[in-house]
Amino acid sequence: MRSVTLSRFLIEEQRDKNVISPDLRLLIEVVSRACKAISIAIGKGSLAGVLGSAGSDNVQGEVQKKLDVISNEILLDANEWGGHLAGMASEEMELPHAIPNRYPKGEYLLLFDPLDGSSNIDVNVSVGTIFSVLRCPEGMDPNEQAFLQPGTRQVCAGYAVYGPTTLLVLTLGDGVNVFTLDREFGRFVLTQGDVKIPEETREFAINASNSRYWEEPVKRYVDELLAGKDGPRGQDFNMRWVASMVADVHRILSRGGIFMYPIDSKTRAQGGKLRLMYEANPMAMIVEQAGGAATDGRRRILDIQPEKLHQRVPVILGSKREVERITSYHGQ
Ligand code: AHM
Ligand code: MG
Repeated sequence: MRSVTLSRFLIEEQRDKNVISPDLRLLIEVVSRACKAISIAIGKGSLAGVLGSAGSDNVQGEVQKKLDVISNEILLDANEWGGHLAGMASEEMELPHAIPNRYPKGEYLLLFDPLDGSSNIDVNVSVGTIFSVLRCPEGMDPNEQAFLQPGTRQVCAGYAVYGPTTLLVLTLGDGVNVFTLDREFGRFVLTQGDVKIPEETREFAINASNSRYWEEPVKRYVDELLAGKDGPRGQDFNMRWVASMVADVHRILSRGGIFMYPIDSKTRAQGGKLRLMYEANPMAMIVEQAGGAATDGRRRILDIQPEKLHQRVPVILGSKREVERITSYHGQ
């Protein structure tokens, strides 16, 4: 069987299906090359001295790992000169990054979490890159305001997961495709087309150490799962928590399940734990495109009108029926 590389897939989406513009194709190619470079940096680990803290905090007040900073630099350098972008924004930067004047500008806005789950990096557990693409509103400078568009406006979203293999998961708004990095040839190859999240699930993901802070609907939902065969659900459920959103979401994409980082009394003041623009929105688009659902417990994530670039939100996503169930508990 002939393998379909990411390049071929994108050319066909552009030429034959008219799903993407040449600039969006270039953008995805460039992001995928940056993910390859990040994957190589992560793979070297201690040999290249890239593990450990960078000795700085990011805008969210979190300790930056060296690889957070390196991954951010790789994405910025790769994307600023191609002419496809109006601007970029990152979890690691307080303000949007303007394209330097010496380069041409394009119509797209790129947002990313360069290295999600980076607290796992020093213990050799999967981490990833999450990205989201919007159009810069016509006539607007790519300032913070230009980025504040609901997730329904995303033209593309994806993540790379750096695990035993490096995968790139991509949606252009017409389904979800998974590409595996062929390390020998240095290219991504389509390995799963039109992925769908199984509707039935017996697996859930939540950081249970926060249970004493949860709201009543979350407690009720998790208690029912934990009651197993003898409880109202009449079956046993298994729990998994990698603490890397990319890895947890990828497991759900592969075999179903529900992922929850709900609002609780610990994170209420800041609105939740995960970031709307470059974590929740791209993951919500991917999950919906794979037949799942994503809410903040009350609203569809993709409908939320963002107010701030680094806004945080509660996140509940995965197999549709489970997400609907816990969302309905919030309404009761
Ligand atoms: P990060 O972007 O700073 O890595 O934080 C996001 C991560 C998610 O990947 C993961 O789901 C969550 O934080 C884990 O949180 P906790 O440490 O509370 O389990
Ligand atoms: Mg993150």
